[in-house]
Amino acid sequence: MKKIILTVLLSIGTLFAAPFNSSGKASDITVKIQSDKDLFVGQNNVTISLTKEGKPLTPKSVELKAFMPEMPGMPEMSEEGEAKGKNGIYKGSLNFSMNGTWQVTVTIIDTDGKRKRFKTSVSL
Ligand SMILES: [Cu+2]
Repeated sequence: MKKIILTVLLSIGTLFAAPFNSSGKASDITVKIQSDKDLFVGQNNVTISLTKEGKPLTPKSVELKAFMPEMPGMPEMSEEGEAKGKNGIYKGSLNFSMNGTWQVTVTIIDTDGKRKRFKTSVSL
């Protein structure tokens, strides 16, 4: 019986919290970013997929940034890291140190050295 109640509670929980999933363009690159689990305050693992003209892209590097602007009584918060991978699939993490709305930027250094950015945001 306890097990059934727990299962019901867990499935209700997943109705409200959903993994982060966003996609769009960084110049001519199609970017998809999703979290492995529901977002929480702390270090969240994310997977980024990159394609150009429908094919997996292997750029020079992929950088991730989480940013929260300055708020009353609180300085801005920012954290950057590199995502690692190959053949269009890159894994990294985003550290959200508090609840609220965070701006997420994926910066791709393309094979020609150009910096291409995809910006999105998350609320938690
Ligand atoms: Cu803040």
